[in-house]
Amino acid sequence: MARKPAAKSEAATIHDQALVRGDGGELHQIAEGHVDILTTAQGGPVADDQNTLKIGARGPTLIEDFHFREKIFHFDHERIPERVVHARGYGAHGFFETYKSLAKYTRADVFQRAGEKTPAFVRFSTVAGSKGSFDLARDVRGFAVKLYTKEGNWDIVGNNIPVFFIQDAIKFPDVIHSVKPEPDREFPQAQSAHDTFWDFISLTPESMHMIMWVMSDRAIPRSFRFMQGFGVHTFRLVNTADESTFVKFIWKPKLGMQSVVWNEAVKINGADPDFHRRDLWTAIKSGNFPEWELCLQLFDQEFADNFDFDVLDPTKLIPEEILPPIPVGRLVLDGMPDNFFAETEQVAFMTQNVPPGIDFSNDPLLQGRNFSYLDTQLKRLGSPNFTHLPINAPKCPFHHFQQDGHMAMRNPVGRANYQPNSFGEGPRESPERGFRSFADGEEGQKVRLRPESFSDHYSQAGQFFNSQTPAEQRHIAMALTFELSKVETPVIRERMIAHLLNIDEGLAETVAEKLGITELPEPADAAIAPRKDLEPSPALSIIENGPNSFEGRKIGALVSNGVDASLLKALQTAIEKEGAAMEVIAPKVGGVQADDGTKIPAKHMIDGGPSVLFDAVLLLLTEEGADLLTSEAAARDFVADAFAHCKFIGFTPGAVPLLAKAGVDPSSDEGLVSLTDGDAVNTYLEGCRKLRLWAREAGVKL
Ligand code: HDD
Repeated sequence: MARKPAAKSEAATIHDQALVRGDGGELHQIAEGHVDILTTAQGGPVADDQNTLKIGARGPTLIEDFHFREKIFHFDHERIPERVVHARGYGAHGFFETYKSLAKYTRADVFQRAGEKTPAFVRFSTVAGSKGSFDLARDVRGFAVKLYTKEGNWDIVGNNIPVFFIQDAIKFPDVIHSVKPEPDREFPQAQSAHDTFWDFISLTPESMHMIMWVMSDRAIPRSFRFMQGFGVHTFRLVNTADESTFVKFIWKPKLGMQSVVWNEAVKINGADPDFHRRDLWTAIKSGNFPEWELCLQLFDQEFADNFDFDVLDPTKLIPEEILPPIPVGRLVLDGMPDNFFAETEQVAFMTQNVPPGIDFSNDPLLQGRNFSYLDTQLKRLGSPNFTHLPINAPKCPFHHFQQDGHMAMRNPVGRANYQPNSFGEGPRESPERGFRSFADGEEGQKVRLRPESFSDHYSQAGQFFNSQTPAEQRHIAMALTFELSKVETPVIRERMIAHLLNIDEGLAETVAEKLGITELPEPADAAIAPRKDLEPSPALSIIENGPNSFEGRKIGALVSNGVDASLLKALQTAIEKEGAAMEVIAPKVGGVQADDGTKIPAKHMIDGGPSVLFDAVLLLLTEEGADLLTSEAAARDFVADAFAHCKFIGFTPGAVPLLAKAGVDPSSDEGLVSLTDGDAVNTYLEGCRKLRLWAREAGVKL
């Protein structure tokens, strides 16, 4: 079972069956030289793990081979059902640090003391794809945070988008069925660009706001590290006097937001399907710990009553310009799991996990979620004892009378496993310290009704579109066109255009034109006429809120033999000073020889390191080197893609023939920086801080 060598040096041989305790307290059977002897799961030493037990070398296998049977049986059971949504995910450990006491608003212990650190586990995910799908799907990203507070686990099970497709949880299976692979053919995988999804969406006007987000660059993030996270629903904070304040939770990345463009996403999926998980792994393993600030939008009943929309409607957000989020703490991810399955796969998030002082609102989506998550964990993890798994167990003391069942790891001792009891055994409830639900006055008839206040489905969709920069608006139009072009049933395409007419006429016309729809349909019937008076909210744009820093980003330097060693060194130093990283790409992975004779090792050969894997590129080539590369399609694509994806390109004079062969005029714009000019390295990095030269995009026509 244990694979690490034993920590202690109590050497012994298998012959005397000596046991030694390892780092984690586990028992190792050790032999001379401290090599663990392979054993069965029952602890029996194994003599031969290469051959099954047979009658003669060429004879049949014997059922008697208990080692073989145990090994294969265990292997056969290695998989558990993948999550029905958010199957593909990647987790990391870290901590949450509270900035200041929020005792005025909440009695939650996690918010009482400035500087308090609470252990955390975060799992990022895509929604639609299966566990083995690619990272750069156009999709919502899950952003699930588990805080192991001193009053039990608090799970904020959010997304990187602040609104949702549906208003009532009873529609969740429908929206998910529609986006998953179609049931008769089991494709397409991890894609919304197909008939059933758009059929459902076009018949569900409440999804229009979320659709604008999903068609925007938010759905193709450059890295988990550059995404915002949202609790989506309105929750409550409740203080010791049992007073409630409404709250929305927002995670803001310290490194700023960044996304890729669709053409790039498609290519990344081929070049590195694990792009996002590799990025998080590399950042954390190299000590660049990503960080987010937790920001709260706090409001009272009066604000809720006067706000344009119902705060219980999960298809609406509260613009930051109307209600500025207040930073209250930071989340730092500083450790990767030791074992993916034990931690990331088995972690069980549940919206109902809240500590005293945090409470729910009546948002009907949240109320439904509070049923679903426990059920899904029982199914997935196979036993109510999933809370015994280290990743799910609270890190505070806990005492209850739940016991037995499959794989019970914590088994109570003593006689009384109930309360009250006469034996003075076991815990008792505490009205003071325990969770008290906020005593909201509820009364009414039993009905299946959607409130009138939920019926404006277009106004915030239009506001989102109007809050984007022209480049981002173009991306939305292109995304809608692409997705709808994959829809084979014309009436669905037209129905979507009818909805878009209620969101933004120009957008509807552009998409219709690109789809070849010559006659615009009538706008869709709207329960409430779309409002055009909502002020744009610049906070909704990624580009408007750029980090103006290149920190945490990555440059790909394509080099050839004879590369200028001092220039490479100067660039490397400047890039590292910026908090960014550089990876070398060469014709061969063995690397190249620089002009001073030094050997420059390469991280990638040209075919394995396309420019889509980088935020900016360098072409550090001699003329000879460039000549050799001009005949390589991968080298031409490297340059052409970097240009088309609006990246900053630094180049040596020798690289000009390659630029030319890739159809790029070296003087076409300021994103092409000749590295011979005076302060060229700084000029190049200054450009890189803008992340992309969007002005180039209109001419590139991707
Ligand atoms: Fe959900 C997983 C986020 C609506 C039912 N959901 C899941 C995960 C995230 C979210 C991030 C992955 C957690 C992990 O990494 O393990 N879900 C959301 C958000 C929603 C939302 C932000 C709307 C605001 N979900 C939602 C509804 C239902 C569910 C309305 C059902 C009524 N979600 C589930 C689930 C999952 C899940 C089936 C699948 C795996 C799991 O729970 O652990 O219970």
